[in-house]
Amino acid sequence: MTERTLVLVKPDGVRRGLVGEVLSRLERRGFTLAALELRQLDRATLERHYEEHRGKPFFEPLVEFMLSGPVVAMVVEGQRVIETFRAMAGATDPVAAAPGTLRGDLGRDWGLKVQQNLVHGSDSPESAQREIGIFFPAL
Ligand code: RTP
Ligand code: MG
Repeated sequence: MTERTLVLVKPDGVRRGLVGEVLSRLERRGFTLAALELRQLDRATLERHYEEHRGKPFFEPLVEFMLSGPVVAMVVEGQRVIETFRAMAGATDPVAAAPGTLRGDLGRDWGLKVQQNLVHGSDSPESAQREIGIFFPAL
């Protein structure tokens, strides 16, 4: 079944020049883009996007990190793309992420903060719909 998911290349991925690597892996897998934009996020958008994490100890550092530079936001389309992109991203903590995944291949283990894990991908059809509505309301 064709689905859409929201993918973000986080500020660390943009700073490190890894946008092309993320796009390349998605395209080689056969997924297509429905939207793509380089964007400096604001606090209100991030508080909506991460509302399930509000109140957790990592919430404020996460928001600060996501404000530290532009992200590349995209809507990616394809068969089972929601679950497949999560698998391509790997475990949340880059140190634990399997080799072959974005975080496992490109995450770093020095000066590590778990929020600096390169990418975000929606975790369910409901999340995808909600997050696409936040980032690309016209879609
Ligand atoms: P994402 O939402 O970014 O695709 O990643 P995820 O589902 O694997 O992780 P999630 O649990 O949704 O957490 C969202 C982001 O918060 C940061 N985080 N920091 N213990 C911590 O310090 C901690 N836990 C999570 C990460 O940036 C994670 O991607
Ligand atoms: Mg998540």
